[in-house]
Amino acid sequence: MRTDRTFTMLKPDAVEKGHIGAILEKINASGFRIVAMKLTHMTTNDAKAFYAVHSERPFYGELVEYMTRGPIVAAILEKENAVEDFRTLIGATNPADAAEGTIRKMYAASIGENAVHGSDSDENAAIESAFHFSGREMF
Ligand code: IDP
Ligand code: MG
Repeated sequence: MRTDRTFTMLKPDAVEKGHIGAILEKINASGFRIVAMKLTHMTTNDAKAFYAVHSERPFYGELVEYMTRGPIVAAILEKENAVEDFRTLIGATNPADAAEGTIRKMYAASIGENAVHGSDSDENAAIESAFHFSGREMF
């Protein structure tokens, strides 16, 4: 079932560089409604669990270090076809491959420090949303 919701994180590099406002502006202008949002700081255990699917990849340790080095903005976004449209808006994982005008093209520094997360399926959007938010924090 399609839920029309996706989950995003503005990652530590985007927060450190002061890009929260610009990225949220772009998300709003692209037709997404904010269902839930908070500034939060993932613990090492949080990041390991969130990215458990990548635990065998060579960059896993680096990814956990990066995602825990400072606060992030976690949010749930709603729009028709949210998962796919948000992946289009953020662009390819590696900003060098990301299309012009995408968030990663504009704000990401590298394949590792790529400014923003977007869920890759409706199923993962629901799992990732529940990881960060209780039902009482969704509006
Ligand atoms: P995605 O975020 O575009 O879905 P994934 O392949 O799911 O990309 O990887 C999750 C995250 O892990 C990426 O957003 C990026 O921060 C990091 N990552 C992915 N590939 C590499 C790599 O080759 N080197 C370092 N970090 C990586
Ligand atoms: Mg992914």
